Amino acid sequence: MEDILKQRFHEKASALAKELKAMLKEHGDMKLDEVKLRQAFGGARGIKMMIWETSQLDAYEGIRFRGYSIPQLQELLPSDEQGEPLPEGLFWLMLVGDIPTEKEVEWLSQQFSMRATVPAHTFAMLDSLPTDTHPMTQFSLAIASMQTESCFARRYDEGIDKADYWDPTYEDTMNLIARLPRIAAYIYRRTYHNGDHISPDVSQDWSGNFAHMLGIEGDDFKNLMRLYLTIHADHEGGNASAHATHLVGSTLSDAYYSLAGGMNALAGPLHGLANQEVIRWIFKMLDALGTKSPSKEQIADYVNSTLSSGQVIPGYGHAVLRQPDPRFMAQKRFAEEYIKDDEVVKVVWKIFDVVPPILESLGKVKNPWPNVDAHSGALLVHYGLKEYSFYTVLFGVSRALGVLSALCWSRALGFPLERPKSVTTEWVKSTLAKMEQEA
Ligand code: HAX
Repeated sequence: MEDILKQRFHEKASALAKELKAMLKEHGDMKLDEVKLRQAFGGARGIKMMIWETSQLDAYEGIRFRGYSIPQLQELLPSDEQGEPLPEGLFWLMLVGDIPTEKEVEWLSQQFSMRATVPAHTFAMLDSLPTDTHPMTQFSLAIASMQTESCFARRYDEGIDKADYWDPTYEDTMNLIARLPRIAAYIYRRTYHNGDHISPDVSQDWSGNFAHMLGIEGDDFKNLMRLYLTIHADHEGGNASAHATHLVGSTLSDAYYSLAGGMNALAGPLHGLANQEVIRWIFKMLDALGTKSPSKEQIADYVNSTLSSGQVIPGYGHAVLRQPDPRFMAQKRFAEEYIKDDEVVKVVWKIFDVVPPILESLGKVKNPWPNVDAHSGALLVHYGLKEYSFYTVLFGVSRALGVLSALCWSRALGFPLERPKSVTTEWVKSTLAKMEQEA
């Protein structure tokens, strides 16, 4: 079958590569930013220092994928009968910059079905791990174990022309994305359902089949998966999972190594693991308060006790956003439509009323609003996905769409090895002393 997406990507990428060459020749000295000492010691916040084609984040508007906001995507991307966008459509958009037609998305779903065979040794490797291994550890190892199948590594060994790096990167990307739902579902079933696995149903779309293999039936859960796997896909290039994938890929490590690196970053509690931490914190709170429907005053007391024990409130705050996360709002809209009477959902909404003023009153939190992770657990618990240690794997399946389409662009545009300069505190001190002397 002709690969229409690969062809389209190659045309777009060749045109941009040409344009960039001319742009850099003429404007290569243009300054994007100046780095302040505070930023060098402060996790490089806000420094403009990388190029990421697939999405861009605005502190107040939230994420835009190729210029489209989440509500616009819900409107424009091919969707299921209930109107939830298909993540295949978002992947297409991120890769080539155009909203796909329904037929193109159908073609992509079929491609993912055709490429979905996971090597037997990956399942054997997973089966060799203790079942209480954290699902994110299993996920990262499973991705790395499939590196044996890397088209890029094979072609590099054979002596590929660097102008063609994009081609096997695209193939690895497509194969990896196709296989991730199978791997994630396998991890879920072996960890929580005694290894009682469910065979794929290739007649379904990528998310529908994933929901089916998890063993959670029902159209509403499939709709939720389509929404979930769309909104978690990308958040520009500087977030830890995207940046880690980009950094590893810049060494010409293939898509398998790169994505495994990105997933190891996603597994941290300040990043993707926050979705597990949110629901765990909520359940702990309900246990401690001895009620399933706490009052706002009770929630406020519990929030204060979490803060005074030196812990963060999971699901709140963001390194870039300065408004409620549109991904939180999209999940809230879903809950309002489908499950507005759910007890845990109501608790999430009360927390949304209570937490921001408390965080604001601390005087140091730059964004007191909820992020993407504040809502997802309540939705998943409602549909029976109660094992919260698994939640970050769901996030990872979605995040692969963004970081791998960006990896294709990095190879197509010939981006080099990433290698910023570091300095020591001693260097900073002596430079400051010199500046004072000269002043
Ligand atoms: N609860 C309590 N304190 C918080 C806070 C929160 N939710 N968010 C920020 N702060 C504190 C910081 O810990 C920091 O305190 P110190 O100066 O004492 O170290 C201070 O406020 C300033 O931090 P900031 O500039 O507002 O935030 P950062 O850019 O440094 O960090 C984080 C952004 C997301 C890591 C932070 O808000 C946080 O820890 N949130 C809770 C964990 C979380 O929800 N993470 C998921 C984020 C979204 C994501 O990536 N999902 O995958």
